Amino acid sequence: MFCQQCEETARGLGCTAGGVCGKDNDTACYQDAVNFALSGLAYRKIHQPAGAKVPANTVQQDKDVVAILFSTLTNVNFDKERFKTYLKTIISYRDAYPKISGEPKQCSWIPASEEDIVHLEGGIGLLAIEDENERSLFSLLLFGLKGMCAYYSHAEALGKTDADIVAFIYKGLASRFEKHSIEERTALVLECGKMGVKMLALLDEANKYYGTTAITKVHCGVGTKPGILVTGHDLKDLEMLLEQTKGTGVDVYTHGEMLVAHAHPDFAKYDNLIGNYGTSWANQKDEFPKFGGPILFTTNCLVPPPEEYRKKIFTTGSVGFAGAVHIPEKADGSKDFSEIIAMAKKCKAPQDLKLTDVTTGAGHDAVLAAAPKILQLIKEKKIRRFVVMAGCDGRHKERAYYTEFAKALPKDVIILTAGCAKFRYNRLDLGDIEGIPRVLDAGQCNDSYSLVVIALELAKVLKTDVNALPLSFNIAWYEQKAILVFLTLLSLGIKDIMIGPNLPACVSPDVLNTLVKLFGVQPNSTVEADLKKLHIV
Ligand code: FSO
Ligand code: SF4
Repeated sequence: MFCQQCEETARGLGCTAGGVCGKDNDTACYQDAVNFALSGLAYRKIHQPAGAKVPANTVQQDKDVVAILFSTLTNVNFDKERFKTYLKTIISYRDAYPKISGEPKQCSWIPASEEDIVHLEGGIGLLAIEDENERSLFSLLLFGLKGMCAYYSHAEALGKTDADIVAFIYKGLASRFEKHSIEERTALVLECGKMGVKMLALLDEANKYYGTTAITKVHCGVGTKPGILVTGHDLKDLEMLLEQTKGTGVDVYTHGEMLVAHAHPDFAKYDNLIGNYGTSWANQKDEFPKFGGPILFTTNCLVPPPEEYRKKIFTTGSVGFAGAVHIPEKADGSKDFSEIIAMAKKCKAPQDLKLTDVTTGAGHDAVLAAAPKILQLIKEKKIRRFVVMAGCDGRHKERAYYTEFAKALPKDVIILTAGCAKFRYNRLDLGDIEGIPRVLDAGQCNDSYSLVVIALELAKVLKTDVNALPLSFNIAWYEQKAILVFLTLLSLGIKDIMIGPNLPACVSPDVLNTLVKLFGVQPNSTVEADLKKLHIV
């Protein structure tokens, strides 16, 4: 195997003998095989000559392509058997298109044997792309596309779709087998960021399904009844579970990125939605055994569970783990959660982790409602700067940097955040500036668009360019949704973004040079030096 798609990749280079995330060789290779076949399908679909006899209706195909690519994102699916099925599905979709005369031979790839797949024979891994810069650029594109598919799945679940985004996913995948100059491949990566803007805007629109969020303090204690813990990002799953647990004596708790649900008016009406339990995904092995009841994974981040609570893991959507009960979607879009509810009834109530309450829900509507006050505070020099610290958390000790960075910020600086990175500082006592909390948490990484809207609106009102705002970016990344958000910020023309704790391993020295030259992208270093580099002190 060779995988370098996340920030925790082995030695900062690539996982080759089992993933740091727990993904084993065979599953990693099957994921590569699936990605390879997806590129074949995309090539066939895009390059058909006019008048070719192609499948007339591709609604299900498009849905599957998005869900399957999403399932190869870090910490989503560890179940090799699911990837075997996906591979067959993709090949059958591909072969429903006529072969194109002169097409690259990769487009008709059929695995000779399982052995071939698990040894990455036939050039199916990314290392088969020999040119370092070409591999770097296609990897960045592929990772951005994975992030896009994750976000698209969420928007789709809430009824929002967009043909341009789907078309770009195919275009990007097909480019693997096309001949392109380095300049063209760079342009494709930047186009992915441009499409990222569209994607995040679509998801923002989709999330209105549950009403706009309000800045809300979320209870982080526990009740006396047994509970189900819901983690991941899929609010629709949470809603369905809440409907099905009504009156059953089973409570529901959110975990990690699901925190923002408490700030949506539509979720406040459920009295068995007790609060948020635990911290970020990275601490689940310590926190989940204390929960007592079953845990529903709606999306990433799943850490392979130890025996202690393995039987209590349920997955749904793109998530998978061999041995865990998977709750499928029915044809009408509903899901039957009776099995997890039945298990919960037999469990003890959660153990209190004694965590203080946290505040979330500072999406663009909530923040812009407070805009006159914020602008006044800027004018009075009581708010001097904003720093976007959105992104992901991770397991490595070096992420303590983000706690220290938040602590070191002068008291007239406000943090804008989204994603699970916030768990590194959302329980610090950073206070407020005349009622405006110093940590404004928009919600999930899926809500990063809110931060963009806030920045663009501020720039508009202050009649300036976004890069001239008193605003710095110190982004923490871990997985591929963060890659898409990063590309999206670049496409919006945002300069001098600081990224850490390590740069993506797939970025070659030449590609890094381009990113530095065009956008001033910079790696993080020490708190002291970075506060200066970001013009905060
Ligand atoms: Fe965190 Fe995991 Fe939302 Fe990521 S839960 S790390 S960007 O997968 O999804 O922020
Ligand atoms: Fe390694 Fe990350 Fe890939 Fe897992 S997802 S195998 S940790 S690079």
